[in-house]
Amino acid sequence: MRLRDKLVTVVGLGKRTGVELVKFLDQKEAKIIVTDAKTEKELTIELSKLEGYKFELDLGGHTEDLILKSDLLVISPGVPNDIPILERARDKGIEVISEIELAYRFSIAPLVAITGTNGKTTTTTLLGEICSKLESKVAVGGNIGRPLIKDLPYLKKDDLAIAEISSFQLEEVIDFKPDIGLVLNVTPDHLDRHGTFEEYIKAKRRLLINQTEKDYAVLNYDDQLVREFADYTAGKIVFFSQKVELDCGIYLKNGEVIANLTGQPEKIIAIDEIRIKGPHNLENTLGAIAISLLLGVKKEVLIKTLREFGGVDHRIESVAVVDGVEYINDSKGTNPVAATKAVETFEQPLILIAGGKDKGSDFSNFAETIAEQVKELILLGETASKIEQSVKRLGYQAIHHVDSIEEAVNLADELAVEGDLVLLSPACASWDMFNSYKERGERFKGTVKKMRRE
Ligand code: UMA
Repeated sequence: MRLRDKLVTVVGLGKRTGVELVKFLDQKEAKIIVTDAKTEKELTIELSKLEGYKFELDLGGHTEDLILKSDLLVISPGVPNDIPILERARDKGIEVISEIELAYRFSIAPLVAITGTNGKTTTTTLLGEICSKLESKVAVGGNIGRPLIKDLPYLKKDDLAIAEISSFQLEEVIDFKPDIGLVLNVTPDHLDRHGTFEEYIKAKRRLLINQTEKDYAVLNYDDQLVREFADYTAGKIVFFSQKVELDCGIYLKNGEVIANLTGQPEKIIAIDEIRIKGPHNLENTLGAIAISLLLGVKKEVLIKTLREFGGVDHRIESVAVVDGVEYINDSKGTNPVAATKAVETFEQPLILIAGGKDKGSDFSNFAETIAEQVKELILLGETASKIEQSVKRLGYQAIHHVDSIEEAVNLADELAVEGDLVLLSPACASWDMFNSYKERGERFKGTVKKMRRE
């Protein structure tokens, strides 16, 4: 693909993707337009990162006359693929692609891509740790926070890219395909963006649809929907399961993880030895083990990393114990399934802080878990009343409303007695009150730590 002298519009500057796209396109000597719904003032920080680069700016909306002159539109993940300007561009025959598609078209390195509703970041980070001991250069990126365009085009064919991929990024892929693709699980999420669960599933399937018989699809056998993804790839299938002893794949037997990829079952590690705990983490670990074995990682390296890897920030992360009350940050619990799993991890009396951006989620199953396990529920954000209605329907009454994370922590402190556990697991995205789940988690941790000092 030649970009030299082509007019390319970057749709959505974002904090990271658009910025990195401009740098890449500049290097390829393309003529660049950057368009964003936000104003120059709102994008001051992002624009300051692009000082010295040459591009035309179209801010505070998307100007058709300007953008429709482009040869190519590349979109940031946060831009829905059905906004009018993109529809108009397609009508005019202008190609519209996502950032991961552009990065893929310029790459020669093997690519491992990980998707799923929950566990993507933990699995990507774990696999990155395992593969960091390989001799080749390994780049970890994607939805985890480092756009693929920053690394993928610069890797050599003996290097390796490990990418966390979201449904947003998959909306506008054409040729993109991983040499090894992993799907962990699929439950309803981001319905505000995709419209229906079926559309969300379709986006997830795009991870695998371009694979050939040389590629591998690693699939969670225990998730019926994911199992059916096998019908949408030409790649070789490797299943993993916590429930079924598979003829071929990764499974559990007598408290141990067994791998059988060659017809010779082999013990990898005892479940007790794996440092990250809980069934959801075992799911992540089995997926990472499958990929590691396909990549030829030495068993000793794999076992050592599984014993040492302690998980990722903002995912069931212990923050502090204050007056006998433990505070847990699970800001990355951004949908009801993730938050339900977090609540189910604990046996102590729980004070739960939940609520955030409304993604069109159904909270009824989450409400059942709250009614069974949560002592006091503190709600904030756009979804507060929706969650309240779901739990009230079950007769649950211990509901409190607050307007900020600080207020939530202070109220939790008042309500808690020694032995209780305070869990921030919002079941929602953060974007109604924060820029990211990280910012929300940091605010929670900061407030708790301040309380400890006082
Ligand atoms: N915009 C428009 N027009 C529109 C809509 C949006 O111009 O109609 C603009 C926005 O004003 C914004 C930009 O488009 O400036 C979108 O930016 P972005 O959100 O794509 O920003 P990045 O900082 O580049 O972050 C993105 C991912 N964000 C989203 O998917 C929402 C990051 O995932 C990812 O880490 C990063 O690229 C690098 O690949 C975050 C995320 O929350 C962590 N992902 C979701 C999730 O995990 O649930 C999918």
